[in-house]
Amino acid sequence: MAENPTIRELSHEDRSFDPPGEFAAQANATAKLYDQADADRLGFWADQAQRISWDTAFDDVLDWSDAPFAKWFTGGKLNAAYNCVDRHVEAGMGDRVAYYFEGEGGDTRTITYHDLLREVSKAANALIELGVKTGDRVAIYMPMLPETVFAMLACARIGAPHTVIFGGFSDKAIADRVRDCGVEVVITSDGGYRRGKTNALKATVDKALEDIPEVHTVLVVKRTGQEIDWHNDRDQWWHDVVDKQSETHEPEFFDAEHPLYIMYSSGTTGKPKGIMHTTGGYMVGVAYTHWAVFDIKPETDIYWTAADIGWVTGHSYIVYGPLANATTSVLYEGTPDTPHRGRWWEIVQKYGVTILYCAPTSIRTFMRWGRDIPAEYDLSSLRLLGSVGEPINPEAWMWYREHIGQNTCPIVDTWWQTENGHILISALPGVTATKPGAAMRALPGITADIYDEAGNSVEPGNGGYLVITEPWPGMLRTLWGDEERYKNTYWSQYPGVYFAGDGAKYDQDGDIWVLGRVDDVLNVSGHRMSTAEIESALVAHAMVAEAAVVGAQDETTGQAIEAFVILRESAKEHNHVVGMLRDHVRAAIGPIATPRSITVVSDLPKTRSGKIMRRLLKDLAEDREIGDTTTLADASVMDTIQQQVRAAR
Ligand code: 6R9
Repeated sequence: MAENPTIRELSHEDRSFDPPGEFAAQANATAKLYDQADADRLGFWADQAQRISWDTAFDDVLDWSDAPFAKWFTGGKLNAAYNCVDRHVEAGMGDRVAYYFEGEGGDTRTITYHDLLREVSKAANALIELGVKTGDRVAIYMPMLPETVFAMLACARIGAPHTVIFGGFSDKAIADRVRDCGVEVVITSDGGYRRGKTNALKATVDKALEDIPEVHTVLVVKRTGQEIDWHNDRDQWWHDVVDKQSETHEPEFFDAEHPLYIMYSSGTTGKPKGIMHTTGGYMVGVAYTHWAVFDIKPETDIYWTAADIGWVTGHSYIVYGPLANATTSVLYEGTPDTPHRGRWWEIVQKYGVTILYCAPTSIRTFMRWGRDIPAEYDLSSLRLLGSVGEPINPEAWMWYREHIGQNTCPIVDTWWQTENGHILISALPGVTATKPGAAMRALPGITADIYDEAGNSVEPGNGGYLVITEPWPGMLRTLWGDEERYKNTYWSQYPGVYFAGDGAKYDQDGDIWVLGRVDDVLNVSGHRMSTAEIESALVAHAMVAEAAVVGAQDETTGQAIEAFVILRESAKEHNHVVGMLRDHVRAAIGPIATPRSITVVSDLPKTRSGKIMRRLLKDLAEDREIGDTTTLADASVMDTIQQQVRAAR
């Protein structure tokens, strides 16, 4: 590590927006929440736990005696599916819509809480008939369909942890996860719709399971009706098995620490980590944060998390959080440009969406397509916007505010990880001022800090490593089958403190700016800089829609900055772009941040959640063979970029 261990602050962002008075006047969360949590943190969480229905009340809020293995709400018993569905029907809300499903091709379904109770009960009965027992793991590899939610909740209902595998992953990714998790039942569909074409989900599952005879049942939802191979001794149609089941199922209540799901997270290197979440703390965490951060008013809001259920964001903010709060959500199957680039805004207008939550990658894509597209739609129903998944560049934040949020909607930039289970750092929309690009501060009940190498808090204006200093309810409990790796990955850098693996800085007001993964930090001539800030400087240029920056080995400076940019549509014919952008970065940040090369590309390598996989670009910049691409959302993209890089040099 260089003599200068903190990350240099590069950006100078001084825009700040106070919460609009009208919003603040009606907000769920008030400043009092911070005081309550500061005065008695565990008492605060005991209060939040009342958002959930417990069959048996818990004895203690937290048992941290076996740290870092936490137990929250010990002795409590509950059922996650009961909390998401039955209790709302029992309270007379059965006719409320749980999901407006919008298929890519325009087919729609409206699922009320009543419908959800019936479908989840039938699916639970079906799983029992197929031999699934409490504690057995079930893999779900599906498009974004109502059945995906039914399947997850059916698993939760019978205490069988699910592991949802993103529908874009390869057969190898499925096989790794199925093996690691010891799965015997897989739920999939014949296919799904993506950009107007069908993708072959069942065929991918067939390939993945070629050498895994332990999987005795593959349950197949019919979505597209496409041709598929059929294994008589293993495959069963969802409609054959589920439709005939009884519409009632008596839920069993499980211990608060009963596993709810395992979600695999690729990490930058090595075998994917099976991040395990349990029931009680997770449900409390998602219900509370969904209420506080999204200001949810379940009687009137139409809530839309435009993310995939195969990402933790979908688990917590399409399924468990919104349903725990009896919310009406939109569930959209497809891509933002099918059949046209206004599809999201058409959906907002059609359903009167009031709260939209999505990733910076989407916002930057919309920026690239141009402001005229959203301008064609009535977006006046929107009252709150959220961002998740990556640092959001200030220019993308401003564009989101102006062209989607009509200059009035507060924007919550929410920082959290698969490991965290729910949002940990975010503005509270009626309380906290917001700044373009800043996640702001830890939520009430959460204790975040930024440490230097030695484990001391850094001063305002400085950068370091983001940590969470005390356990929180939705935290992962372990890595599936690998307690050592759990301890080493998260709890060994600073004893007793959770190491997030992200770089962050405090600004002069003490607000938190997340700078991205520490593996992505650059070191040029001993100066440590974040890729996020250089990328933001590039995106701030009127011609740039997206940018990715990596540090490539350099004989004189240690590392040199290489940048990859996607231009906005309006900038496509411009000559001399590269020179202009280099000058622009030099002027915006300083000579130290000047890229050695800038390559114009048509796409960037991204994960299912839109995160740029910089290590692949680094392989390219350092002229190595391209590493593992199994978790790319689109596997072909690296070939295209390679060609564009060759052509440019
Ligand atoms: C929810 C999710 C976690 C990593 C995390 C960080 C990045 C997520 C962010 C953000 C800056 C935000 N990240 N939200 N960085 N600002 N608002 O994304 O989970 O897929 O596990 O990724 O994503 O680097 O460490 P996951």
